[in-house]
Amino acid sequence: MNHTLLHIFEEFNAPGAFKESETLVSGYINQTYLIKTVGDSHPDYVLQKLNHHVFPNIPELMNNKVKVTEHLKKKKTADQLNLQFYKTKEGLYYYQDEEGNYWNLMEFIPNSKVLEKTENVQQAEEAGMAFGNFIRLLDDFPVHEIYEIIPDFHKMSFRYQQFDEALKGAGEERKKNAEVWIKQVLESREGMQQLERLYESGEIPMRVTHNDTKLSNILFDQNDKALCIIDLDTLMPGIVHYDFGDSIRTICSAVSEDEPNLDLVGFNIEYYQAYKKGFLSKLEDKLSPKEIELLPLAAKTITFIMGLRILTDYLNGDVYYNIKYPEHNLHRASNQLTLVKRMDELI
Ligand code: GN1
Ligand code: MG
Repeated sequence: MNHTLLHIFEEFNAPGAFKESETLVSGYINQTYLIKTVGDSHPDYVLQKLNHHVFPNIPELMNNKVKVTEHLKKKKTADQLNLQFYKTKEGLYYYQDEEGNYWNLMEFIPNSKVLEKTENVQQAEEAGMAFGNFIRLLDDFPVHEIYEIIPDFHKMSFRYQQFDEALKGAGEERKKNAEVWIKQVLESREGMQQLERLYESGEIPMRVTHNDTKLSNILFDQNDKALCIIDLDTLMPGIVHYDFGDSIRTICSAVSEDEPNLDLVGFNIEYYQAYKKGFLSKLEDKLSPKEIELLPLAAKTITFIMGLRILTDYLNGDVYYNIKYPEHNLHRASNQLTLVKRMDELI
């Protein structure tokens, strides 16, 4: 692998010589590596292999990432960090290897850390400010200049369609294992489509949204100050509720999304309030009263859609998400759908 990574790194026009590589723990879709360079005079890099089954149009994806990054760079103050993408020797922001895989290269942001789990209310509030600021800075970005990278990504009716098909094709054993979760999903069909209807009727406005605003997509410094928002793969036109909801899903959950012991799944209302406070401190004047009123529903809807998508993948035989063991998707789906119930009790 080292040899391949060296070869791919060298396709990019980035200063510094390859010293060694490390796998970075990251999401369920792409593979990410840290490339260390020789000496101290050049940066280290993050080399990412993009999953082109999930992201079929990599040039469009890179267009979104680079355009938004440039916009943010113009608007950020000097102490705010930004992602920096590198071009290949051919002048493109992505490289396609002999096997057809796509890669992109970014500068590594040193002295930073990722939090897998919220440790205190200050972190929750800081996270809210970070994502609130991100959306604020993109408030004047021409939303039609970015592509819809994964069509209907957060569209509930579409996710239900996929679920319905998966249910028809699923084997008896998987259906039996998932019985209670299938029932919950079937009963929630109406309620969980409210946001979609309001979006489609124009009652909530279209914005540029990040669409994967989990806690681990914020880089923090060692004093827990947010430095930068990362993972711009799913930047798309959307509504503010997608981003608020996905943050609450991860930031206010007592455990990680694949914790199989459902007794441990809990919703931290203090973290919720702190996140919301931070988020609105950056955005209150930009959001309509209707958008603000719908924030609690957003938290439930986005947590639910994750449960629905993961359950669908389980019924389909684990074709979308990377899994670590056979029941991984089932555990993740039941965790997320349980979290929705905990939210229902509190917000
Ligand atoms: C996927 O790969 P990662 O972790 O960045 C997924 C998100 C989910 C997330 C769940 C393109 O993102 O929608 O919220 O897993 N991304 C895609 O952890 O499907
Ligand atoms: Mg992601």
